[in-house]
Amino acid sequence: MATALENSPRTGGKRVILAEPRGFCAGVDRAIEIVERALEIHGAPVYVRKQIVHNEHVVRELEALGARFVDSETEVPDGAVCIFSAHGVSPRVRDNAARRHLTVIDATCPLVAKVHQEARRFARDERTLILVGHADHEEIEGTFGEAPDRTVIVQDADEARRLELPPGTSAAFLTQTTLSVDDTSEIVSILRERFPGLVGPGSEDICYASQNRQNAVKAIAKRSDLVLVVGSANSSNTIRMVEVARAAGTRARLLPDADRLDPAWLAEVETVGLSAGASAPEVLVEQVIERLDALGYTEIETETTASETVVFKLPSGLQRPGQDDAADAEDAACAALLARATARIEELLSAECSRWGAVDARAALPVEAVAELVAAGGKRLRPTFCISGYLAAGGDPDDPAGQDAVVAAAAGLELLHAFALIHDDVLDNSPTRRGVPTVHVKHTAIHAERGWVGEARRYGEGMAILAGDLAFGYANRLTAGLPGPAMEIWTDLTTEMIIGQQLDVALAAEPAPDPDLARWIAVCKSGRYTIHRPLALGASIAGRSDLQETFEAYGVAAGEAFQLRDDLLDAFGDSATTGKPAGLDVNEHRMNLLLALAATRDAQVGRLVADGLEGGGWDPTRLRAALLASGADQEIEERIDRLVASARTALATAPLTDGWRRRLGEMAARVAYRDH
Ligand code: 0O3
Ligand code: SF4
Repeated sequence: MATALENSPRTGGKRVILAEPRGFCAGVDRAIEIVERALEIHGAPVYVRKQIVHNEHVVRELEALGARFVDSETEVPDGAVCIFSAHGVSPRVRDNAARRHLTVIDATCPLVAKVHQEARRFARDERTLILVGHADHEEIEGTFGEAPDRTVIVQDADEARRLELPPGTSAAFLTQTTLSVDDTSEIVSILRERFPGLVGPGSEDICYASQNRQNAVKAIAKRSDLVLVVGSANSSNTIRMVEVARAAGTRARLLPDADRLDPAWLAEVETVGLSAGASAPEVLVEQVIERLDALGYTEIETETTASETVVFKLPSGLQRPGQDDAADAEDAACAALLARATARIEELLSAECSRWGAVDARAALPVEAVAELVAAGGKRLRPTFCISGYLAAGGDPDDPAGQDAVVAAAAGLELLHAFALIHDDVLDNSPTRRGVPTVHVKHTAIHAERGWVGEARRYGEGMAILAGDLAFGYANRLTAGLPGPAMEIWTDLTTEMIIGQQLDVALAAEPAPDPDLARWIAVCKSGRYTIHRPLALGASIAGRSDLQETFEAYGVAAGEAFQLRDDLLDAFGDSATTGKPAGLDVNEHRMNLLLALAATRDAQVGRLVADGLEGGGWDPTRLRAALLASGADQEIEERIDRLVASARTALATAPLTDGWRRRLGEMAARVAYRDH
């Protein structure tokens, strides 16, 4: 973003100090590009709800290209294209748009979307949400709309001091992304003092761009007689930058564009500090520099306090042809290999169904049970990691032998997982999986309905044990031809998974809180079985043993985050989204990592766990309430954030392409922050 002017410093006159970083952030860049791409793809007009970003020049330029800006989605003609601005919208707006059959393109900045996700989480945990921000700002209107009945808005320190909540309220706070870092920290301290037990977001809501621009303005303010911040009057982050300069003791003014620079402001000003808000185009800064130059400010210097590399991907379907060819090619290669793995499973199971069905319809029942489970969906995480390991390691997507091996390994992993799930559902006594009855429950019901002899439950469980056994056998059959080093990984993986299950069962029988053992189980079952070993398997098929250490560090961290998310979803998730009943671990006395950590850190949770052990069972409702009151969910969210960061660190210096480093980083975040 360097201008010709700043690259050619001149000396002799009065001075301009340019702040760096300044101007467009990644969210604004993305939002503007979304409108441009939508116009190219759909043709004019496309409708934009509110200003796409708070800058009058940006809006005018997009209007000239054919964008129509409206105040409400209700003004958009039925069925037309409607873009939501970078500031985000409430669920009500999305509903209105759906009712009008609008083709919605969402330009909400991913960092604003993260705050919405946190609001939904706190609402789900039945907390009162204290939303720190400006009530009349679109971003706050959108976030507030996630949980209007349980959200209060606090705009400044005075309101934080005056806020009253009923005693015993379990509260959480979130903030607008563009607030002043210093003011917000004061407001949050007041809230924390007033409401002990208050929890906050897993990671800072004030975004990197707001923080960087405020720091840069502070730095130039110290050396300037006047600070000018280019941007529009309705831009929150820009106004905050003006306030930050003033708080540093320097005169400061908002400057919408060069024409509005009043020379009278410059009386007795030797040094002008110059920056721009996150929504101000660089061309406006260049025009201000030219104007200042004409007024005698001919010496230009840049003060850099941070460098920014953040780029957000465009929504799918909007990428420019050739813009992300490498990522598209990787996506296509992954998808093609995954499709082949699925086809391999279907081929095998359908041949087996015919073979055993010909003997007797009943002989095919366990094979059908496996096929139904595979067909019911699932995330295909293990095959995806295996194929990713292969491609990230440079495995040639066109080498037929390598391809065959990785497809077999990926298919084997999915069948191994089917085996684990079918047996796990018996162990957990789980009624549903992937939204449908589990194998043992389905066959127990069939037995009961038909009035067959013997115990229905034993029949159902017997069927599930045999279906699982078959899946395990098929998985081993598929992987039987793997090369030696890959076979060693396969053997380790299958054994670790079963031992992990065994320890899970043992801890359910004597559920003393033991976070170290619970963590070991999580590492074994999720870190290694789900992520590390599948990646290593793929890399090994590609002939790369040097990636094992990286994949171990990455997989163990991302896997623990995955398991912790699983525990959170189990305890507090919505069964309509997860496809399995909520609270199963608590109901079945599974001492998972969440419970083990909470029981050792919080006296009330510890007491309930201990009482349950003595009294013959846990009380799931009270235990869940105590978990929420202890803030364990919040602590776990923070731990998940740290684990995702560690997984990314493990990739940072690994011998991988930048594309794969980014991709694997995104995969770690996806497994850690999933909602099902
Ligand atoms: O939120 P703000 O008024 O600062 O919005 P701008 O000026 O359009 O800048 C982009 C920031 C944003 C979309 C919210 O984080
Ligand atoms: Fe996103 Fe921050 Fe830019 Fe707002 S200011 S659009 S949150 S990057």
